[in-house]
Amino acid sequence: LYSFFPGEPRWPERRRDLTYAFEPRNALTEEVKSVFSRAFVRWAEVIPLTFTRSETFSTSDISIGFYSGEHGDGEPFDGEMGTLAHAFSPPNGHFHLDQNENWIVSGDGGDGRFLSETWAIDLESVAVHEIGHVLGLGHSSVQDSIMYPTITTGRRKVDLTSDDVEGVQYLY
Ligand code: TQI
Ligand code: ZN
Ligand code: ZN
Repeated sequence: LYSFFPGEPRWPERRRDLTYAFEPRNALTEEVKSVFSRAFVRWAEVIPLTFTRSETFSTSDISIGFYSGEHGDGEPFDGEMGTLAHAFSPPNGHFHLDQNENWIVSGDGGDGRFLSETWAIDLESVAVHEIGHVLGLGHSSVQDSIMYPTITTGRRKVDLTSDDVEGVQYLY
């Protein structure tokens, strides 16, 4: 079953058209940015919120960036594996990823497995999970759900389950 942060924080009624922007210092490619855009669409399809990309990082509702080690919020990243990413409860909007993970940028299609022998983390899978936190979802006890607190390395898991949908629709 889905869960929420203590007090069930959510984006307020007057802030349902949210903007997101990328850390300019990361100089991300359009290919990488499109992974996040796809992840937002998966949530926007089931709730009355919209997510619009902004080019103004400092004023966007949701800020996305890759960082290494300590990066100013007291929750340092730890290099490969361990913590992959974190996002804070609404209406904080900070969504940070560990720059030192072996991120995989996969497209649509495929059977969800990779040939890579090394540890590799599917970026879109983590993005969908962290956006769940940005929206106010905690972890779920349902194994197949996006908000279940484990991920298999090299695996792609991007489709919302009914548990994720019911949780986010309770909030919005
Ligand atoms: N980061 C944790 C996470 O996002 C941070 C965290 C721990 C957290 N407990 C929390 C965030 C409670 C909100 C509420 O879950 S992580 C996964 C998963 C991580 C883990 O780097 O461990 C994913 C990031 F689910 F696979 F374990 C993304 Cl998808
Ligand atoms: Zn951070
Ligand atoms: Zn999580």
